[in-house]
Amino acid sequence: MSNEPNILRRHDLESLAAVERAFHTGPLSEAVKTAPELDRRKGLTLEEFEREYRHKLRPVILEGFVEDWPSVRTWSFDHLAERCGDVRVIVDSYNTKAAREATVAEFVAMLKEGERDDAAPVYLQEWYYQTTAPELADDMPEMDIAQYDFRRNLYGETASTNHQLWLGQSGGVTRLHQDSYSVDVMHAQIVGEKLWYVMAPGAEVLADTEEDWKALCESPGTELMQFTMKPGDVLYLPANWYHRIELLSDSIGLGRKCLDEANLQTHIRQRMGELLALALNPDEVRRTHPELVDVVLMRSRAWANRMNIDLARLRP
Ligand SMILES: O=C(O)CCC(=O)C(=O)O
Repeated sequence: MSNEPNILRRHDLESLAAVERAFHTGPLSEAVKTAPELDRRKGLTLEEFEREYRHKLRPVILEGFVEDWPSVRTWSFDHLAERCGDVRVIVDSYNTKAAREATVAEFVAMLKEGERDDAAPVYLQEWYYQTTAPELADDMPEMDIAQYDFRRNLYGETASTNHQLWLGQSGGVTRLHQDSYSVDVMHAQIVGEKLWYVMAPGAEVLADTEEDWKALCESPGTELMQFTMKPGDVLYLPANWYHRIELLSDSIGLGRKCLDEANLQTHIRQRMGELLALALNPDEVRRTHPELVDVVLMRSRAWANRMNIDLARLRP
């Protein structure tokens, strides 16, 4: 049982299912239909982005901001299968029961097969491609608006660029969550379209009842908004904003996080807390968070790899 009073922040399977259910039935499912659209801005300069959005902690879509990226102009699923088909990945890694290893080529084949039958959509979530297919990075050049990412100073250039690719089939869903470690989300849409619902960090649901979901929708602190990301768009979502994503078509996106220096202390505390819990209390952590442990281990392995940390030694 979790001590976390806010259901939206819990990670146990029952709470995750309750939140997902609320998007399909009841007050929240009604509210999302009329939720206002997030600001879309075209031709925003770095200065305008900093002044009007980042320093005010306001989310925004930078329309067509990366439309010239080689990935946006040339990528398709077949292109990736051809280019890095042998690379091994974990498909459906967010679903403990469905998670399985495959090659990129096998994943693309599954995605195409799934389009023909009624199988659940496949989703390759959070693929840290730079450890296994670093050549892809050239097609997604760094963005000037992301230069404030303080992880570069903390972990070094290589580890701070542990961006993730999200490749999935139409109908796939990433359930409502906040990103760990107080990082801002910068998500670039490369292929296809995704529908996002976002809520401010103050969103809260204390009990899974009709009244509480209604209160969530009526509270000014919730700031429920929705928008569709199209190829070339970039989303800036400040730390701790909740987000839920639904794939409107087969889709490829790049998740690129940024640590604002203002969140440095919280970030370090969270990272240390997680690693200490895993190291010192592994059995209980596995029992209380069975769905999270593998994701956290995978993330930590990729991070250690990028930082050239020898996991067999305590000291360099
Ligand atoms: O695109 C998705 O399915 C999820 C993306 C996400 O959660 C992120 O970039 O933080």
